[in-house]
Amino acid sequence: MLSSLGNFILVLFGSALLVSADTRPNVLFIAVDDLNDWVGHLGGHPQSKTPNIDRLARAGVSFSKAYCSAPLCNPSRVSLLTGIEPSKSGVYGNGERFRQRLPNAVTLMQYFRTYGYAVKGGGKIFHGANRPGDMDSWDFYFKASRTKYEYKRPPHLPASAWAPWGPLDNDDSDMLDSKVVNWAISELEEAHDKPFFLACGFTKPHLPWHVPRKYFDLHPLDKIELPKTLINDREDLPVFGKKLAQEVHDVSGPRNFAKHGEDHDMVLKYNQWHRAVQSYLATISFVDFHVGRLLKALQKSAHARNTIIVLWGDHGWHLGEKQHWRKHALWETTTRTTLIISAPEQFQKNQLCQSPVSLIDLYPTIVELCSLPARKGLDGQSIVPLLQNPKRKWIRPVLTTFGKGNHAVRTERWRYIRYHDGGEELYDHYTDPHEWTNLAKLSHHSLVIEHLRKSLPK
Ligand SMILES: [Ca+2]
Ligand SMILES: [Ca+2]
Repeated sequence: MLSSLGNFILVLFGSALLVSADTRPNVLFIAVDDLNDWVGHLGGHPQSKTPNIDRLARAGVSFSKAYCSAPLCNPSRVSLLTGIEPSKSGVYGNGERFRQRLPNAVTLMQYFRTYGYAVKGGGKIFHGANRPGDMDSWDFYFKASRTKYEYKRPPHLPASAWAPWGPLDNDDSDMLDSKVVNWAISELEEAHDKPFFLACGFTKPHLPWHVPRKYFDLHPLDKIELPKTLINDREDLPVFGKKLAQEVHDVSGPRNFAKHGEDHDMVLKYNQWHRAVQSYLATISFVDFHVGRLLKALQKSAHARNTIIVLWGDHGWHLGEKQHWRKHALWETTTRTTLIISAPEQFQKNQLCQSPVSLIDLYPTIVELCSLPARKGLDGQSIVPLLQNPKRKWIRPVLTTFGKGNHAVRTERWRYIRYHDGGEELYDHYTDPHEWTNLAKLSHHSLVIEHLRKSLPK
């Protein structure tokens, strides 16, 4: 590989022994499932406790406006890992097998393999916990053994009530994520003769929110604060927006809508709102603890100074905002997630970048950070300039797609949503950070909408 030869340094020991060393940086790629912005330094929830993720943010650049390409697992991850937008790939839901839609796509991991990296992964990277997802993407994939645990549902909650959360009396060592982190740590403790791309995918805080009790104890139930909501928030939504919020529509087809009917009514009926918020916070704290183990192991290892760390969530999550739960929608709460990039020897530390960026930008970014040749045909754009200067001007609207013909465009100020049936929403984040007031019908915003519409796929 001629293009990577420039990264090799010849090291002379004594007069006789010639050793070639590949000094390209390693990548520690940490995926977190269903993590919105409820991490300490982003302030998505005032009671989130994530000291380790916050420490990582202090060692690099954290993006306060990072958005997914699609608000659920499979299409978000396929888009991030192939660099192809959902509207081009046709991968919109959790039902599509991405190799059927994109047989010739070269995934981020495949690209690194091509250029001589040792690429290993474990946990949830593609859709599917504990499954490789795509054999061409890995030199090695670690599959953890599963431990059965039993959660005893409180007797006052009937089986029909939607309440997949509560503390476990198991130890951390029983949890799948903990086992995957153990494996990733063992990889970090090894010497490697090639640069590595090590992917460690957490399956939490995806439902069910069952983690050991000590993480619940960090978030006492009687102190839990609920997210800020507006009672009649849905009233100004167009028909399809209301459908998304209510989750009572057709679940057939590839869009993978939730089946549970009115989540929010169920949560209220069984007095579960505080418990659910506590459980999500606890599950995030569990993830944070194990992210901390991973980061400490890296810090202690021989690779500490030459490893780029990328931590990302795959989309946001509602806990009652717009009386909506879970993901599967196009609002700020559903589409925003956590994204931190730490390349401490190269770039800025302890910076919050407030420009909107997309997870689809990660592919070209990581390629550039490791000095691999730029890859043509990717829909994202490298955000390395923002790592160099997080305050620089960056005007690139971010697109999120949910099902065919439903899109959101996010700029620094606006969120514009257009559904397949022509329904529209417009929110002004300068005055309305919770997206409570849909401005789309107001005629004096028609020029803004016209401008934002240009960013929709044709
Ligand atoms: Ca997910
Ligand atoms: Ca509203």
